[in-house]
Amino acid sequence: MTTPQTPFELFGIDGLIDATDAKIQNTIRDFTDDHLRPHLTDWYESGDVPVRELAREFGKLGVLGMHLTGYGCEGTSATAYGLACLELEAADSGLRTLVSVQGSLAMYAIHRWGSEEQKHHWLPAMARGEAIGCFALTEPDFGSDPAGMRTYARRDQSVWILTGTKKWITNGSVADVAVVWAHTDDKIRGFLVPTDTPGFSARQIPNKLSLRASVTSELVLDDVRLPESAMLPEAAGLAGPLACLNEARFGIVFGALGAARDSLEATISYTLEREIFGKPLAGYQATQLKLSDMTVKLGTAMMLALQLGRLKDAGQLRPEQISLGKLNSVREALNIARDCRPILGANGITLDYPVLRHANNLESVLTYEGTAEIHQLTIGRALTGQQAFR
Ligand code: TGC
Ligand code: FAD
Repeated sequence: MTTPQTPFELFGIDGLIDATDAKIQNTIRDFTDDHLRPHLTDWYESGDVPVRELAREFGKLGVLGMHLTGYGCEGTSATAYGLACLELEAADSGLRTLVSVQGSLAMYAIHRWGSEEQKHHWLPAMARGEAIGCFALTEPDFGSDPAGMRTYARRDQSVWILTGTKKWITNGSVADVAVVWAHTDDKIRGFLVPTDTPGFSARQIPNKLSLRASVTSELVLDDVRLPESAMLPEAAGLAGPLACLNEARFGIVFGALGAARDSLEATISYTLEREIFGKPLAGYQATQLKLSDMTVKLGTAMMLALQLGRLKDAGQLRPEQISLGKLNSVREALNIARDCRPILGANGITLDYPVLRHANNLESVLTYEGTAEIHQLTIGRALTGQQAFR
């Protein structure tokens, strides 16, 4: 008998993470153990997650917009942000989504494309979790192809008037401000829409079988009148929202591996405890072959994530490289969670173990922030120089 090692120990992953980033990772991990894990089953089962309270707790923890600088943000490395996403998603993908949408989508949009006045107005309150943001790009008929969006912002002298419908918007019905992307006479533009503006309404989408510990909403903009100052001045064209997606996708490269790590570690523990035909399930060759294959997938995916983190911290990460990571991490994480589930037998279909919850959540993660096919086509375009989206 040798002392068991965890999958990441076997790969020596800790040795690849610098001390400052590791300290942040450990802080988040302790926070998830103490404040999130005790509630995960309830939140998932009820589909009722206390977003506002959680946002304030995440604000105190310093994770909201943590990789941004100034305006109350922590200014950590990109790798530290990735590792925070990993620990949050090891708890539940829905909780990592809350942090991603707030920090990488809504706050990043304001930080990158906003005026000084917009930044000072929104970012400190959003970093504290006192104001919640959402990011409204997708529409009922336009998900993978956002350029086709129908939402339109027309100018009437000094006011903007927005009309349209956005769908699948995380935190849309609990947000204080919606970052809404719309066509105008001059390119796609982003608008900061306070959610108490007349003409704005949001309803939560019910009956989800995935990402249940997250609020997902449909937004209706019915002649929403906004001042000129509501437009993000520096974003013009689809590159505006796509730059924000790069940030959130980077977090998912790490985040999805948290769900996979948690699934695999829970499964290894289970096989050590579960006795079948007179000995632990872990002692059978068939079990060890499965655990080994999953460990190789998880560890190699993590090494790719850390390489992308290094590139991002060096300011060299390109969008097609983020696609490599998002495609690989989510696909492998979903495969791992699905392959773990039968090893737990009947117990694997319950919420007593995290595995099927993670697998169900990862179905959303596979679809949002660019589906697997969108990332394959992005990689294909980088390899061939030919776009095959259309
Ligand atoms: P295309 O012609 O390729 O590009 C239009 C303009 O954008 C530029 N660009 C990018 N800029 C920054 N980052 C990127 N990743 C970029 N990709 C392209 C490009 O250079 C061009 O700029 P310019 O100045 O020449 O105008 O655009 P396309 O219409 O052919 O579409 C390309 C495609 C399919 C890759 C893109 O539309 C896409 O990524 N579709 C997927 C949509 C998506 O991922 N939606 C996510 C919504 S948010 C969400 O899901 C949140 S989930 C919760 C969570 O995050 O946790
Ligand atoms: P579609 O675009 O209709 O795609 C359907 C299928 O067609 C997919 O398999 C796709 O890969 C495939 N496909 C598409 N194009 C091609 C092609 N060229 N070649 C071959 N196959 C193709 N959006 C936001 O804006 N903000 C949010 O906060 C947000 N949160 C979300 C939260 C959840 C839980 C979910 C599930 C979604 C969220 N989304 C959000 C929306 C998400 O980004 C979209 O669902 C995603 O972009 C895919 O769009 P779609 O669902 O319309 O699928």
